[in-house]
Amino acid sequence: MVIDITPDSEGLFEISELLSHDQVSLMRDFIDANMICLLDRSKFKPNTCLDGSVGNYRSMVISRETHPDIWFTVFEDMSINDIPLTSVMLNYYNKGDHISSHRDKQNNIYTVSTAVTDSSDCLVFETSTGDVICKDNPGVGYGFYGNRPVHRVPVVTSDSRVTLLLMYGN
Ligand SMILES: O=C(O)CCC(=O)C(=O)O
Ligand SMILES: [Fe+2]
Repeated sequence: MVIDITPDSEGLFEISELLSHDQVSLMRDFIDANMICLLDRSKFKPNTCLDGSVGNYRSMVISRETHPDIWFTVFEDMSINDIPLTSVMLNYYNKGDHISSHRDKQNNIYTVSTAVTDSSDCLVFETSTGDVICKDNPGVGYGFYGNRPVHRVPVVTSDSRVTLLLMYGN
């Protein structure tokens, strides 16, 4: 199946059903069972932002090697247009957590973010024509090419916000 990931003028694209309803609910169960794996990113491998601050949130890597059960249940067949999914970063935000404007350091062909929780929060891309606000909508993917786009996660207002960053082709 060819997925339309034609970038817009800012290099962004949207995938309306990246994860099915069932996959979203599997991921919710996975999080409940694996909270202990989350690392505090204000201290461990901090995500340094353009203003010198570090992102306040927790995360864990999901890969074939670290979590084979969920990998083979949900992620193994999620290549996009023959570019393989190589790893997934699960981000967990408590109320008040945020990541200021930054560029990602990883060097993928593309990265796609999708919310798992039904929170009223968002991911914001800062483009030459202004902010593009991507509201959390479980299973909907917001993607970008390379690591050029500056983006941020505004202060989270829900009790918890969970997103997955799917990294393709590296
Ligand atoms: O959680 C998100 O929506 C984006 C997270 C992000 O930008 C990052 O982890 O670098
Ligand atoms: Fe980021």
